Amino acid sequence: LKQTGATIWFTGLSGSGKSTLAMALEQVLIRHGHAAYTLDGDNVRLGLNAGPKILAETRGYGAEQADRFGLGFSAADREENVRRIGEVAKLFADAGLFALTSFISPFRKDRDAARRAHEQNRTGAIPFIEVYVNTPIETCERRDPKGLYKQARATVGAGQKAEFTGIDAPYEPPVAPELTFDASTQTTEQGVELVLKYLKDRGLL
Ligand code: GGZ
Repeated sequence: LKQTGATIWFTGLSGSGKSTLAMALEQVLIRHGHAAYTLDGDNVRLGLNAGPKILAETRGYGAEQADRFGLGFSAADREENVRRIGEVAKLFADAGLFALTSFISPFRKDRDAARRAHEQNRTGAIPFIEVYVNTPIETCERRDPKGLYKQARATVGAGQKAEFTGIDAPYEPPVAPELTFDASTQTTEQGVELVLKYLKDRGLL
């Protein structure tokens, strides 16, 4: 590999376009001969950070074990989700890849901890690039590809807790992200260009 690794950390609401952007960027990086891999809910929340139900169904875990190791969407479970993702991304980047992560990662302190882990990496600092996918919730909710906002509204409307980010669970925007992208006013191609330019300017490409 001729490249040095880096983590590109996408954060934003459900339906904001994080994964679309990360996947498009991954494709372009690979096409140009750079090793890149995207971590997202589809490969992490079904495996390393599987929920209790998945662990029970696919690993035969008993209820108590499944609850102990499985990760859901409570604040504590999101914290642990993000901690593990930060560590895995750091390993990928340390191996020389571009690690792209696409998770809501709603808490500032947890994203900052992932950044610190990269900066304080034992064998030398690893670049950590935070991309705030700042698409307005109105757009995310209008798109609602999986019907999750609708479901959350209905749950909250019925007087129950949904713990859904942006509805009845918090999202803390980054204070000083390296980059900001808004899928309601920018195309995926523009987002890809934005990140590529940043990587070039920093000498990472
Ligand atoms: C937010 C939820 C929830 C709740 C399930 N709140 O649009 P999606 O479907 O594909 O992305 C969302 C994904 C969020 O998982 P993350 O691992 O990114 O979250 S976090 O970083 O906060 O740990 C959404 C779906 O899972 N989903 N329940 N309650 N999003």
